[in-house]
Amino acid sequence: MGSHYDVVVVGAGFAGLYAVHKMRDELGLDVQAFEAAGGVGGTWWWNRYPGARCDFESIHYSYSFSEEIQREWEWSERFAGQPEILAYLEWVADKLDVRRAFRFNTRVTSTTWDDKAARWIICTDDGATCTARFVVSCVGGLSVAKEPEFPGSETFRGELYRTSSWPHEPVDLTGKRVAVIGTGSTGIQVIQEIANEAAELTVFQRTPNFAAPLGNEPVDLAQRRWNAEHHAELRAGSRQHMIGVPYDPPSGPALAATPDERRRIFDKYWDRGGFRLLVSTFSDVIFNQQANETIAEYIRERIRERVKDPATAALLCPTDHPYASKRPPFETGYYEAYNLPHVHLVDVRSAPIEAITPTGVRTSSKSYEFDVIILATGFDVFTRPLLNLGLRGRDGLKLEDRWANGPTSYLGVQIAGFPNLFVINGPKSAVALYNVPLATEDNVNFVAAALARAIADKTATFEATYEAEEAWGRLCEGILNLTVIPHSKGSWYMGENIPGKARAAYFFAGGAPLYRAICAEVAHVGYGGFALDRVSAPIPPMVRLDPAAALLLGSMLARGMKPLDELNLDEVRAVAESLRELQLPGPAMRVETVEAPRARIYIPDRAGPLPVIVFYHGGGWISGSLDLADAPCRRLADENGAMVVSAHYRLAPEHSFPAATDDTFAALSWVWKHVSAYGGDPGRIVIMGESAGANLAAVAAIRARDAGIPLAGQVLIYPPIDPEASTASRTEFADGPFFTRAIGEKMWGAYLGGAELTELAAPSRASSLAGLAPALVLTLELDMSRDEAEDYAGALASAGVPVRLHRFDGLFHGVFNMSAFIPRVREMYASIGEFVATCKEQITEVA
Ligand code: N01
Repeated sequence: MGSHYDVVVVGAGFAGLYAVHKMRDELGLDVQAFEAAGGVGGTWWWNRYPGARCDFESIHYSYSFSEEIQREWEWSERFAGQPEILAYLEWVADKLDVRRAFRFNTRVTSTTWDDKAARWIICTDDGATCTARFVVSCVGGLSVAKEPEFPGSETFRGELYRTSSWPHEPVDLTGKRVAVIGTGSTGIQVIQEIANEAAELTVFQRTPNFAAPLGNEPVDLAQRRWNAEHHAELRAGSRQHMIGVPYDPPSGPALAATPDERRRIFDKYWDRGGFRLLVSTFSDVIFNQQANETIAEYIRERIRERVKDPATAALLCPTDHPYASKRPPFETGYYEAYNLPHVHLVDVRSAPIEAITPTGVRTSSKSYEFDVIILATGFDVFTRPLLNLGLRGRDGLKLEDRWANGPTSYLGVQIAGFPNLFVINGPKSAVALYNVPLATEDNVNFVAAALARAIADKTATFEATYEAEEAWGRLCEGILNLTVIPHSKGSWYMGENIPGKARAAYFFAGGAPLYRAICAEVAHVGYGGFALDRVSAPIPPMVRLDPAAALLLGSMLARGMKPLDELNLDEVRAVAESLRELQLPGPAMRVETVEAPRARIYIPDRAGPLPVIVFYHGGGWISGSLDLADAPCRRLADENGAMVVSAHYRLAPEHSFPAATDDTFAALSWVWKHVSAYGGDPGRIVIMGESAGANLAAVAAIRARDAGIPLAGQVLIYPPIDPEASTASRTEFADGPFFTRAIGEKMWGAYLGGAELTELAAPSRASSLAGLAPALVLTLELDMSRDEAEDYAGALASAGVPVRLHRFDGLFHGVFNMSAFIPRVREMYASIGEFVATCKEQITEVA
């Protein structure tokens, strides 16, 4: 066996160069790297086709890890062309002195795990073999061209080029009849670039694309200097943004805007380039088909304005997929190219290409003659580059077998069954919707930290567990299904551009801030979801999130949400009130206001006397209001045909214990005595609360029993029960998601104000729970107060109280107020509805 290394890195693109630097120079590891190309640059080494350039601004589409690199390199254009990007990567490679770690022109042909030695055996096409403790794949996602589906390319007598392996010498197209097959990002860049050079240019288009202007321009000296001085703040903004570029946040939902407002916003971002048209216009275009259609039609209008021949314009207007369900391309004069008399568009959807012939292209309806054919038909994304490494994991497991039904991975970084193999920007990583260099740095940093840990702890094997992979897969798929992306046809996003390839979620669409937060949590909890020397650490909470809850959390992170426990009182109160924006609006109905005790009475238009729900809002006893409870109370009233009394109580710390419990009990007593005057039935009162309000409801239920006030039921929506409870959920969800143990403790502290803990604050401490009203206890899987609430439900049941316990998986504390963004909150309302209906029946029977 040849040489032995700590780490083998494969690939010399953005990822490979940084990975070698990180592992070799920062971790001090013995690194050997391989690259099939003749030099560094990865995709930018291969894709030398005319017009190749990036479509994220170069100041963002570049490394951020080095002050020096950012200060010294100046981009000449907003969106640099391939030669400049390649020059940049070559310059970086020299600066970091990483070239000497690489063997160029060397392709890895097999990568086999040796379980006994706990090492990888790597064979290369030069016949050499080496071993490594870790393999870090930096082979890229879009690096293996799709095989053409039409036969005959070898028979073509003219010149045939693939954009992804374009010759290094200039290709002269002047005076030639040229065909371009494919109108994705690549095809569009080629077509607009060569339209004026070729004598005749024929574009074979199967699916038109929603291309928007790139907005490229030279960067003047003053701007370059400004960029050099401000890169730190530019990068900070980037890291917090959903796609890793500091673009403006969107202006709310398109569907809430008037057509004129929509037009104004679309116009504003139409030709400013990058992904602004997608991310800076409206928040719902990627999630809602109807909203998406507003932007899709806007783009079609712009295409029709620019292309003179209406039939050609119609062919260029996409109608079969939502905007951005396929990766949106950018253009400069692309549509105008079709106004040139020698540029022709051929629709190969209606008449597919059957073959490449010795003289040109034959479709099902016609033959065409060409001197040059350019294939811009895309890539076998994410999976093929890894499959080409000939990977065999534990017990000879072949990667193609493991991935027979589509790719699996944990965080996009590891594949269960393949220990010590780390993948940068692998399938199900965030890279597809995340500025590549930053996505790359995140992944490399994560992997480097994992390696450092493994080395420090002398861990022989570091691998994702199958369970973690499944959980991650569910999250990726769930998030993707909330977007319009699965409504595309034939997109590489879903693996559908390759005949026979599994349709699956190929990437994580939750955005960069969420991805980063999840990776940070995974590392923080000791690599949760990974097995170190076969001992697995539990899957961390954020990986188990409900997809909609995860997306919401991601957008909060993108807006710079600080941990709740770092906020002061006013800020906590502001956050609580801001939750109203996350609630579905409540239906209109009659609302009466009562001053003493302060309450709102929601009265649905039904025949009375109505059953009554007394509702106490949440907010940790220190925040929340009748306004916060307004929409939920309307919905509860409407769905249950019940009168809902939303009762005010005094907040801590201004009014600490027992103010809130006294107020809530006083409100209940008042309801019992006076609700009939409003059309409510005092014999059918269900007491209900959310979070701290649920604690108050539970205590009020005990006080009601003791005072002889009959209750039909109590609904406790994720109640905190006892500040001193020592439960597993308190530990497991101490850092959230969203609600943390530290903020919980602060809230309890403010509420109690130093008072002794009695049953009036912690209902589980009541001397007896017997004789209490039937209870529904709703708990959330990812909530630190989950176990104390469930223990309380158990204690109620033991005391003979009829109890229903309903735990919702994937959700975190507070979601009851997030119904507009977390569809599954409706399951909580449904559960409440079923319970309240039973309470009504029971009481009716008694009555
Ligand atoms: O590949 P694509 P791409 N008959 O898959 C057509 C990145 N990138 O290389 O849509 C006829 O998007 C196919 O038609 P259809 C970027 O992420 C970035 O253009 O399948 N046509 C489609 O038109 C991008 O998304 C930049 O019906 C056939 C085209 O070929 C990704 O790379 C620049 C066909 C393939 O489009 C891939 O883009 C370039 C057939 N049998 C690329 N098979 C930047 O600006 C395929 N097609 C940074």
